[in-house]
Amino acid sequence: MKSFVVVANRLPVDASPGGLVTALEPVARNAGGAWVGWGGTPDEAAEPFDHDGVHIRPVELSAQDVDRYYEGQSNSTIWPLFHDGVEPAVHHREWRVAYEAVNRRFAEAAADVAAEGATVWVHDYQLLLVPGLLRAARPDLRIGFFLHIPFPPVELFMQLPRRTEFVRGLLGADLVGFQQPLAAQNFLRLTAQLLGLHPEGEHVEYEGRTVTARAFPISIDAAEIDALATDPEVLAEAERLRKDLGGDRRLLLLGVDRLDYTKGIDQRIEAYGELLADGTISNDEAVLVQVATPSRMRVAQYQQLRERVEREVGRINGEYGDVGRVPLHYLFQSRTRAELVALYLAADIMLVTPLRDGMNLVAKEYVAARRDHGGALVLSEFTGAAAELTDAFLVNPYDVDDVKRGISAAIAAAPDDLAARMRRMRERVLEHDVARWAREFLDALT
Ligand code: ADQ
Repeated sequence: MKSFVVVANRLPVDASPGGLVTALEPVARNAGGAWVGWGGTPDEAAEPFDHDGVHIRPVELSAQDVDRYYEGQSNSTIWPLFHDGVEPAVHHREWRVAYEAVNRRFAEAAADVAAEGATVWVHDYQLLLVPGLLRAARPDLRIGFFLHIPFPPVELFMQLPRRTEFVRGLLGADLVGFQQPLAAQNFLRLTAQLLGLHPEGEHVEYEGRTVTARAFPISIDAAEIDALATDPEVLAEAERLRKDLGGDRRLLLLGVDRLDYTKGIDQRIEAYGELLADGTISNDEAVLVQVATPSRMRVAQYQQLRERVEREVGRINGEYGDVGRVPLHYLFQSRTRAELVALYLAADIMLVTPLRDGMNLVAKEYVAARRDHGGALVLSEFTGAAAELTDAFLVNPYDVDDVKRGISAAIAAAPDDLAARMRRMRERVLEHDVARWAREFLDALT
């Protein structure tokens, strides 16, 4: 039995590049707690074990659960709806049934490992019903919930079938955390609209308890990135990358994302293509490296995105490239953290242009890596990170002209202006790191 339990869709055991594991692993390790999650392989029976000082409690998912609960309700219904509906959400009854059954399984596993009065921290959109289910089984627990993705405007949330059950699910928690204050307000408004509750400030009374909804903007392990940025091998790799890509004569632009339709990858590539077309930049002067991690490749919308992006990459290189020198390098690959930091250090301009993003850790990683105060960040205003990184070149990713303007402004900026911007952003990220985020959430919860 553990007095601190993390409940998340995935276990922190393999090198999955998602933001959640990256952010939370150090927290669970330091607390010597338990982690309830899925191992990542369907139909795999797994016994509990200890890993890196964390007690691991696997939850089993059948291939059908993965289809319906994970790829279906989580990633084809909730994910697109909560990201402004940038792709249409798909709704199926059998997905909802599977989602509830799997959420029940997670809640039972958590109830099983949690000691009397333990603190349980439930994560993200795959497990919206868990706080309510856990509260019913174990009223003695302190339950926190954190949503890593955006929480949609009330009008959009209202489209979700069985919407009231999701709100009740979250109200099982004592503290519901969001990336942004507006998200917390959206949630509180829904408790009034759907359940007739009376939220006051950031609190709402529900079934004799006080539930608090508040923003806790997540961050990164900034010290880890900062340390990698001084590693001689990483520095040598950054040097090598620059040389291979054309040395200092060529401006290096960089994109690093999961291949996801929320990340604005095609809009970014379109803007870059137009800059080449109108002669603002040329293949001799600039090169874009886009690293896209394969993600959710069994979901049709992700396959379509991959095809769109790859077609556009081919078109741009075909039109503007030369033998031995192309304007766009596209890597459909995952990279180690050290390799990412080498890329961050080599890049003159980092392009982070999501159509919507809860936070976006890549933007913060880039800033943390630039201890030399070099480089520039072009950042979508629709990321959570934009609220903190106000010294970035903020752009509206839906407006190709605005993305082009942002890139051009970053190219034209004076070096001392860029250095001053980077210094301020870096101070912010180093001070507000993931350890502080977790501490603030857990202090508010307990
Ligand atoms: P994600 O949507 O996965 O996270 P993000 O916040 O950018 O997006 O985190 C991605 C993580 O994966 C970063 O740590 C990044 O370094 C890593 N990564 C990306 N591409 C990679 C590659 N090619 N190879 C290796 N690693 C790669 C979700 C939400 C976000 C929120 C986080 C944390 O969608 O809005 O910021 O959770 O709450």
